[in-house]
Amino acid sequence: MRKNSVATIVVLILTTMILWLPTTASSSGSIAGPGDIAITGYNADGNDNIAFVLLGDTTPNQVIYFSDKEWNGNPIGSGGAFNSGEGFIKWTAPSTPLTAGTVIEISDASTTPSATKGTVTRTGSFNISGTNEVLYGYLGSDEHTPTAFLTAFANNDFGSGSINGTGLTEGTNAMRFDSVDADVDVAEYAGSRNNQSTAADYLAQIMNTGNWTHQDGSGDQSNDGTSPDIPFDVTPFTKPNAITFAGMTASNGISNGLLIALLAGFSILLFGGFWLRRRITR
Ligand SMILES: [Ca+2]
Ligand SMILES: [Ca+2]
Ligand SMILES: [Ca+2]
Ligand SMILES: [Ca+2]
Repeated sequence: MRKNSVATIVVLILTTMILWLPTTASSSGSIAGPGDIAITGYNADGNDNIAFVLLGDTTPNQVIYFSDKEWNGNPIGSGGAFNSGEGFIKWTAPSTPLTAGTVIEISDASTTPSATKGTVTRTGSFNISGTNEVLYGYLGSDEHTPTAFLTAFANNDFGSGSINGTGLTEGTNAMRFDSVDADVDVAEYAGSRNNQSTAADYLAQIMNTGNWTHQDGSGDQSNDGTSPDIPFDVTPFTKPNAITFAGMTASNGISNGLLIALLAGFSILLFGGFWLRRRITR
């Protein structure tokens, strides 16, 4: 009877912990189309910065391109193309997949870029402008040939090009900032990163320009002590019930694994203790 009670307690503890396992925002799965990433930081000043959140999981070494070129408004595969000039950023995910909710910052995007996760290279004359600029994120067979657009951030109104043909929708998976601060130079999502349970809900929250801080003006506002400043916030987006364990917020696959191991160890110790006590008192 006591043995059954102990087993029940252990099962209950494990079940409760598993149900409460902190995870990053649940996603539709992979990064494959519109809304599967979102820009969370845009800096045209200084050496340029880009921050973006994954709203799906990366595949090993998955490549995401960014370009400051304008799109000609035609569909992919039916005359759709970027304009000439400007350039590209090629970001390559690590071989170990990154989970939805992970935020990556690319620094020095207009010179010699580096990324907080994954690797990054620059080609052409990529240089985010503070005037009439658009930043696209997309998958492609190469940087010139998008196969699926993921997101866009227009600091005004999609520049001299058009969002038509990209499969993106303004306000849904493409930001347009002209109604708030036309030709914004530095902008960052400043809303909550732990109040939503789905990637879709986070996307809607990010697309609300009211959740952003922004600065504009001649000179460099990217590191002037007034928000937004670089480096951008790379705190991951998590579900609201994420557990803080020993001061550590478990919010990615590695720390989830650690938490499972700790809980399993705790349960084994508990069960073993009861077993030993039964042996001793027998
Ligand atoms: Ca720039
Ligand atoms: Ca441009
Ligand atoms: Ca400026
Ligand atoms: Ca600033």
